[in-house]
This record gives sequence, C-alpha cells and structure tokens, in this order.
Amino acid sequence: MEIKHLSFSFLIIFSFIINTNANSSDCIYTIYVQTADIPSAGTKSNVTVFIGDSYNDELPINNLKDWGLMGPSGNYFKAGETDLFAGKGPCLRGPICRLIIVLSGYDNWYCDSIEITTVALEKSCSQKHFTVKKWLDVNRGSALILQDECVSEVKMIEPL
Ligand SMILES: *[C@@H]1O[C@H](CO)[C@@H](O)[C@H](O)[C@H]1NC(C)=O
Ligand SMILES: CC(=O)N[C@H]1CO[C@H](CO)[C@@H](O)[C@@H]1O
Repeated sequence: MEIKHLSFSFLIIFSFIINTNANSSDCIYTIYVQTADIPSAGTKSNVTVFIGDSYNDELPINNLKDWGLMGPSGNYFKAGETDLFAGKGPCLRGPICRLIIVLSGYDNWYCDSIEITTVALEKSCSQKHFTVKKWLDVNRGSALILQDECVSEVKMIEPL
C-alpha cells in the first residue's frame, strides 16, 4: 500500500486524464466515509473523489454531498461518524484499486477510511476498503491524497 501526498496543482492534471470510456452507465456505487473520532476531525468542506482501476479508467464523483443519503444540504463528515453516499455512474473495466480524495473548503478533515461497493447487472459485486488515516489540510497543501493500491493487487495474482 502506497500513500502519497500531492500538491493541489495535480488536481488540474488529473482532470485531464479522466477516462470514463466504459459506456454501460449502469454501475451503482455506494460509498461509506468514516471520519475519525478525534478533536476537529470533522469538516464542512466539500469532498470530491476520483475512483480508478488498474486500466487507468477513472470516475470522478464531484462533491460527494450530492450523492449523500441525507440530501446535499445534510451535515456530513462529522467527527466519529460514518456517512453513506450512493449514485449511478459508468462502470470501470476493472475492480477499484485507486482513490484520489480532494478536499475543497476552509477547514481540515481527518478521514479514517473510505469503502466503495460496486453493483452492476450481471456482474458480481465488488468491494474495496481504503484505510486513509490522514489529515487533509487545506492550508498545508495536502488537501489531496492519492491512494494507489493497484500495483500491489497485480503482484498478488502473479504466479510464483
Ligand atoms: C460545496 O459545494 C456546494 C455545491 O456545489 C457549494 O455551494 C459550496 O459553496 C461548496 N462549499 C465549499 C466550502 O466549497
Ligand atoms: C450504448 C450506450 O450506453 N451508449 C451511451 C454511451 O454514453 C453516451 C454518453 O453518456 C450516451 O449518450 C449513450 O447512450
């Protein structure tokens, strides 16, 4: 597992490599987001995630709150709470193994974990848990986290 902090300017680059050419737009994604139970861990900022697979397909989910089960104006990302988001988007070709989290706003956030379940017609469900355990700090330029676990998954299925 490799976790990298990237500067905000990478967001601009990532927005050019978004690739959602898989056209059967019938995957349902459910996303559980766990905010740490520590002081000031919660945030009112917006959270955008990019989920990706080992083919470098990437699906952006702009402002998770728009997918929030409490509605877009709900109070999400409170310390010690788990929030649920769900929505429909194009299917990726492979299982999710990469996650980019971008925080936009004025207050910081400590994300414990993000778990994504993908459901599609005539395909088996897949589930991916990302242990984040990091501050996303809008003042220190670490409001973007790339968590890439694709390489390790490929290694795991290689024959000895
Ligand atoms: C979050 O997103 C909403 C809707 O897109 C926007 O109105 C609001 O200003 C954003 N808040 C922050 C802190 O960026
Ligand atoms: C066959 C199919 O699903 N076609 C869709 C591909 O994506 C475009 C844009 O989202 C849709 O308009 C097509 O219907």
